[in-house]
Amino acid sequence: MQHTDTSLGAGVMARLDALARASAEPDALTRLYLTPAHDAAGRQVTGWMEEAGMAVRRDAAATVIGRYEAAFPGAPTLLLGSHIDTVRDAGRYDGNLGVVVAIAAVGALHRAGERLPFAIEVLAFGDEEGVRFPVTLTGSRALAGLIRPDFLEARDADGVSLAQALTAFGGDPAGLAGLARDPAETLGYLEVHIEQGPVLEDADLPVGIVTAIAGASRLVVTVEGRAGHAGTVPMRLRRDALAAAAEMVLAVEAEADATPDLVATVGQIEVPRGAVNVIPALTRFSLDLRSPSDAVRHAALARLRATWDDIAARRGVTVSAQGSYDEPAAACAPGLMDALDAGIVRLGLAPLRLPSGAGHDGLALAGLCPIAMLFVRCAGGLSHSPAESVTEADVDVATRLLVDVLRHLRPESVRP
Ligand code: HGY
Ligand code: MN
Ligand code: MN
Repeated sequence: MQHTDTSLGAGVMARLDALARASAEPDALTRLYLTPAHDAAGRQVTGWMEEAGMAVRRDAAATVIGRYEAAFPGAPTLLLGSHIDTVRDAGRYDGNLGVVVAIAAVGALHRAGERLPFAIEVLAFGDEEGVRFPVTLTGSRALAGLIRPDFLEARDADGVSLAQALTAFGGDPAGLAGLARDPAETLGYLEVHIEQGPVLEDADLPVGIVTAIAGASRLVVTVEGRAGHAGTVPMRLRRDALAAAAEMVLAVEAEADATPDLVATVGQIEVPRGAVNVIPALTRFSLDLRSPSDAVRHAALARLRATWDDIAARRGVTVSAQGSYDEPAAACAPGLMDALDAGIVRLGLAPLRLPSGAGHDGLALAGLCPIAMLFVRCAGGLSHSPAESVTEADVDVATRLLVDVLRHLRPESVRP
């Protein structure tokens, strides 16, 4: 699909519509890590990367990597891209937009025969959402050398381990450790992503510069009580695991309401083998805790654990919490933020800076190299929903801005 530089936005939007068809469901977008939908999307972006003049490969973590060589050998590499996995019943722009915009930007350089003082690699990560396995950021963690061996034992809802799924997909669990990049050769990581919040829409701006990515903790909380007959056990003698969990969930909400700069979400709760006429003996719920401040997040988690223990003691149940993810907040690099700022000013726009409450692959890559993100306005700030939407005009601004920033970027301004 060829497009002229005047219709970069139109080409990106058409490709995102095509990419959205790579899904596990016929009338919803669900694309989990290491599934046939992920494979189909990887093949689609591979073709577009090749059209844009890149040499393409898929690494041991199943990240699709398109490389566009520098003007001279030995130059550092700037990483672009985002993720192509999605949540369930997702919108088509979260993650995918950043990959397709990056490919379009390199395509514009390629069509103009331009080479830069750095190489570019466009990365299509497959595990940013962390929906299939309790661990996440597998592709970006691998590049940052942050993969722990126990990650590979993480199991999905069907009991399939990450190692088994990776092998079946054609990846290489034993090869993850070898993916770690050399910081000295990595100029930085620049990701274009929808804002997933209302700030740019409120400011009536098409794009904004991210200052930092909030840190996040994810846990599974298990509450164990005592099963009983719903008709015969008096209320005062019950050890109801679900009622206890419900009180614990409300304590999560109360903690976040009372704590500035903290958000907390219980997105899943389950009563395994539950029945309408049985007092629940076991309940599990998830917790997603976020803050731009790691100290705030960790203090809140400590208070929640103490509150849960009090609830459990009073109700005669037990509670345990298993952490599956704990990513510190990541600050964006001044040199890259300034480059985005200058590009936005060259476009005649106001360069607004804002934090990211959502997590991104930059959380993992911040340990490897300077990171930065360009946010694109999305309608109503909606995301993780099929109602997610962006305008072609804003996508065109973001793509043209990325090309302009790449053309003006000097390596010494990023890594002085
Ligand atoms: O959960 C997040 O913040 C990201 O969308 N994975
Ligand atoms: Mn995302
Ligand atoms: Mn997401």
